[in-house]
Amino acid sequence: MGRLFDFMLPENKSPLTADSTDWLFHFINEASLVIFLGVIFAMIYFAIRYRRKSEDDKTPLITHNNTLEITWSVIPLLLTFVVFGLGYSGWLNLKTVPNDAYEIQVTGFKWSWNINYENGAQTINEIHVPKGIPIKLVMTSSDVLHSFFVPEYRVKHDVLPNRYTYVWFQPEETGESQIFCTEYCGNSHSNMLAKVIVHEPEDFQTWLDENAGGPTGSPIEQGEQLVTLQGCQACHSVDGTEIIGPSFKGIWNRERKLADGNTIIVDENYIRESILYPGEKIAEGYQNVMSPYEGRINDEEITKIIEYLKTID
Ligand code: HEC
Ligand SMILES: [Cu+2]
Repeated sequence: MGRLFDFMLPENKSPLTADSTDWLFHFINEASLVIFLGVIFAMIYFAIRYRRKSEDDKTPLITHNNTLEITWSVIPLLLTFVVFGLGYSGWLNLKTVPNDAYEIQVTGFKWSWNINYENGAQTINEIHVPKGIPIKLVMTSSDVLHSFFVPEYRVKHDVLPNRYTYVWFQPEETGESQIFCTEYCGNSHSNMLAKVIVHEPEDFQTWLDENAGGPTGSPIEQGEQLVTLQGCQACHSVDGTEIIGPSFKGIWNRERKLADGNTIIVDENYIRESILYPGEKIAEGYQNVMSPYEGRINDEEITKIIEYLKTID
């Protein structure tokens, strides 16, 4: 059934996590409205009823009224207890992941979400899940603070470096839901968008099997997939457009002016160093905002990326 303040909420696509939040949201708004109208109408009524009627109309001296004062203190106090109680139980529900939840690993970094599945499948900015079962996301960050937010599931949690946090939800219908980063994390924070894509359970299994084990194909093709999966494209275009970092178009063998005044030629070692320790040589005219990929990417993967970068001209 529709409620008065429904228009303020996005659709509820995960009742098990969203219902308690929504209920409380409606309760607070509706109770506030009732109190607001009560106060306004009482005020208008009294202003008319007790207005000064003649020149020598004297206000009687009223010191207090115990019944009235206790009533207007106790009712709001009870209301705050209700709000606390429901808020607390809703929070416990969000913190208590069902035992049979399906686990997916999520890593936030400037400015994408990298998703890892149990069988080695990987995606960027897309979380594929089956409908109808609880999903647990185990989240961490490889650089700064981010925050994972899916309004339609009413789940939101900080994502921190050097620590794991989690959220759970259970979408009941297939389709897509928007993910936002809600912790300001630098230039492209507002582009740190992603989607949850909900499949029928069988379709999810098929998708998972098809993507098992991560990138496939020739080294160049794998390099291309890695550049996507590692989120390089948040900052590097492949068509010459300048985003945050230099475009990969024509990168191979190009002359690179560095911020320290030196000039070098882009070769394997420079690319490798730029990926692992980007702060060592800063390209002139750019800011040192690329996070080191040390520990996040192995030599074999770097080699494939280099093979791919050679082909973009
Ligand atoms: C947060 C944005 C960001 C991400 C993500 C990012 N980079 Fe960068 N990258 C930069 C910036 C800015 C520079 C230029 C400043 C510098 O040299 O550190 C740069 C420089 C480079 C350079 C040197 C380019 C040149 O022309 O001198 C290479 C190579 C490179 N990045 C590769 C990568 C690869 C591969 C990835 C993904 C694994 C990646 N970057 C992810 C921002 C990013
Ligand atoms: Cu972020």
